[in-house]
Amino acid sequence: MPVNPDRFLQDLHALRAIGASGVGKGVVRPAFSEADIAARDWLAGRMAEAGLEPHFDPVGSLFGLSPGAERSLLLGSHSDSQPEGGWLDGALGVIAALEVARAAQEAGGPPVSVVSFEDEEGRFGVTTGSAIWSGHLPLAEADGLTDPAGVTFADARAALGDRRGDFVDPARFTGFLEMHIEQGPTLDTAGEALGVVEAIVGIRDMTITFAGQQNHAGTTPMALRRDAFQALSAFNLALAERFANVVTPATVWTIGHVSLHPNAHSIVPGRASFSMQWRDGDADRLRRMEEIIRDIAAEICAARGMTCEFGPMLGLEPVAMDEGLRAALARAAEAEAPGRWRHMPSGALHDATNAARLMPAAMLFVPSIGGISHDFAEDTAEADLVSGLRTLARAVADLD
Ligand code: HGY
Ligand code: MN
Ligand code: MN
Repeated sequence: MPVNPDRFLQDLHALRAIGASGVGKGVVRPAFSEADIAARDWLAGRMAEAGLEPHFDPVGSLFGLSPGAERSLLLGSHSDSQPEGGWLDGALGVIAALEVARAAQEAGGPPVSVVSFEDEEGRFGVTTGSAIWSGHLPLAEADGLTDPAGVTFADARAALGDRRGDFVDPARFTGFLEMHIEQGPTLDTAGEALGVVEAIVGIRDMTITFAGQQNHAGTTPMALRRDAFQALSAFNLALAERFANVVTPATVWTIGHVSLHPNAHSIVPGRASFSMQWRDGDADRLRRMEEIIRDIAAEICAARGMTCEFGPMLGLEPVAMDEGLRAALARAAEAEAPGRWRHMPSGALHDATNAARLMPAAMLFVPSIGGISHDFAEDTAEADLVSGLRTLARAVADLD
């Protein structure tokens, strides 16, 4: 099934230009932004030109459906980005899927459908669009989610207007394959070209708010303060200590978003709201970490005469990739880059986690230069992009 690398690369760069950040190759295409919707409209046009039936679901996930009644293999990823996104995160998997679908049609089969899920990057939730599609997150619950500026998912998705159709029946598909950049250092450091994903970690994510006493920064003695930032600082230090005999070197946790109120030089902050996110391959370890997080937060606030509030917790369980699809990817990787590929876990979350709830799912990684991602500097060597594409096409032909 011969793919067309030039056509593939042209489409990758055309998509990059929609919402280009002006910094390196970076993009700014948060879910439902003008750039995100423009990118989806462009993609719908390319899908139609490829002989696929473009179809938006109620939350903006865009499918390019293989024509005819035959069930098809679904390939894809997401085209929305982080607030400061790389040009390949998600986009690579969507454009590779489009190119393989075109090549499959030109070769007379097998039937391949394409998808770009919405809000994988979690402006509102965690892999929101595919979590809703897979039944993990009820639409009514999702509609009440808000972004950091307080915009609701319901209001944001209204920007799609009458593009929105029904949810696509998962029974149309025989399985799901997602190509993605590794977003970590493993392949780049090893000088390898391809990763066949064994499993995707689980994740927990919530917002915690510490409330104390806003006060004058000059006249309030340190011993009398109920300073929300100092409480957050103590919380963060205690986390590292209390996690020590629970976590492994593969466990990660992040406080990535902090808002202090009123965020002024001369005012003791009375309130600190912060994101608390943790990931691991073991569901029981995620649970034990949650207990420690809630305990420490409560202890610190009680000791300082402050209050602590936990927002709704979102999460996904760790999931193993499908053995049969993984074996096809492994055969394709060995054919494409003999001895320069490996089986490996995914520390990043992906739509494949949700697709795996509905059908066999598997993932293929290509290297990230310097292991950098979720940053405008994210990049991958062109040769690695093309070898990933060829490997994906080999696996699709193998599965036919
Ligand atoms: O955070 C993640 O793992 C994904 O890139 N949204
Ligand atoms: Mn991604
Ligand atoms: Mn991402």
